[in-house]
Amino acid sequence: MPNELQEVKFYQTGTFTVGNRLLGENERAVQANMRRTNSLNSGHRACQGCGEALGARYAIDAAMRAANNQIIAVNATGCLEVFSTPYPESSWQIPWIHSLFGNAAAVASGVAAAMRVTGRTATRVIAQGGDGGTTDIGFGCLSGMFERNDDVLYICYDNEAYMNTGVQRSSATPPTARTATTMAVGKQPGNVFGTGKNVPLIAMAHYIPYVATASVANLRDLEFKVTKAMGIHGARYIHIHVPCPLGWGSAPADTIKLARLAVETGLFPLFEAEHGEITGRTKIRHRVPVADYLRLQKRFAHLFGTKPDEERLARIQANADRNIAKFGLLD
Ligand SMILES: Cc1ncc(C[n+]2csc(CCOP(=O)(O)OP(=O)(O)O)c2C)c(N)n1
Ligand code: SF4
Repeated sequence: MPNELQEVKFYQTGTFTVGNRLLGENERAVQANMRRTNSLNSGHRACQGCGEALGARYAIDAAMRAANNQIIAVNATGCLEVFSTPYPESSWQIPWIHSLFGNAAAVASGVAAAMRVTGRTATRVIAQGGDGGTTDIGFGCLSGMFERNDDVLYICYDNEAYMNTGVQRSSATPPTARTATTMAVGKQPGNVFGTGKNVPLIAMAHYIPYVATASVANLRDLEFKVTKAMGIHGARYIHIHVPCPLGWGSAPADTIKLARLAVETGLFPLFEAEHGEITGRTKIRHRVPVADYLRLQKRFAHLFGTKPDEERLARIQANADRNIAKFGLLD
């Protein structure tokens, strides 16, 4: 009977299997291409399973391809800078400058201005830093870069704490997470339930040309967003969620799984915005409760155990639900 017939789907041609070789050349991932630049080369000293190293490799290689290999990167102090560049060694295969912890955006604005006045407009500028360097100490410089609409793509690698110096809390640390500078014991150990500081939304409030969130769980989407950002001039901001096995107390092999769970719980929504308006979002395919994500991380271990902290788990779930409603993440 006709309605029992099913169309045969050749899934491999439309997916990212076998190194994308079944896709047309222009559709293949940057990393699937032999001519990728390997901008962040092997030999660096990141921990096993470091989401930040993975995110940076994909982001900068995609930016290099989009900018015809003409990039200068400015790097705030933090894990990415320290593990890639223990002087006099470096894993970077691109012109790369280490700024201070808090002024990567300002240094990048200066580099972009220098390119402009010397007529080297084909050379594009990227600034990058961790969540501490971005949402806390570098926030003023970043807002200035946005407000002047300087021609810089700023990438924040959000591992939700100051990892390089031993896991101190940042304004991107989620509520209840244990860090070296949050309550270790007591009735409610871990980070407080504040209001949160959502830098992608704050970036949007500057009406800059492009803002996006991305995740190492969806590297194809990450490459797409970086490529799109490089096709635009003016201030651009991409906020990438990058699990940190050391700071999160998670298994190195779980990095991608955790990044995916953060997206599928609604805790880390994936979206794009142009000139202050949301223009795209990635729908959640399999919604999961926040406990499935939190349970895999020792920084949240105190929420479980013999007597689970139902009250605070419910508050975290409510935050995820709020994101799902706000960004329209379910069909
Ligand atoms: C003015 C100043 N204060 C403190 C430090 C020490 N410091 C270096 S990196 C860092 C934390 C970086 O955290 P984050 O930006 O979140 O990046 P991550 O290491 O987590 O990737 C700190 C506190 C510094 N270099 N400069
Ligand atoms: S501490 Fe975290 S961010 Fe730093 S290198 Fe290790 S895994 Fe990566």
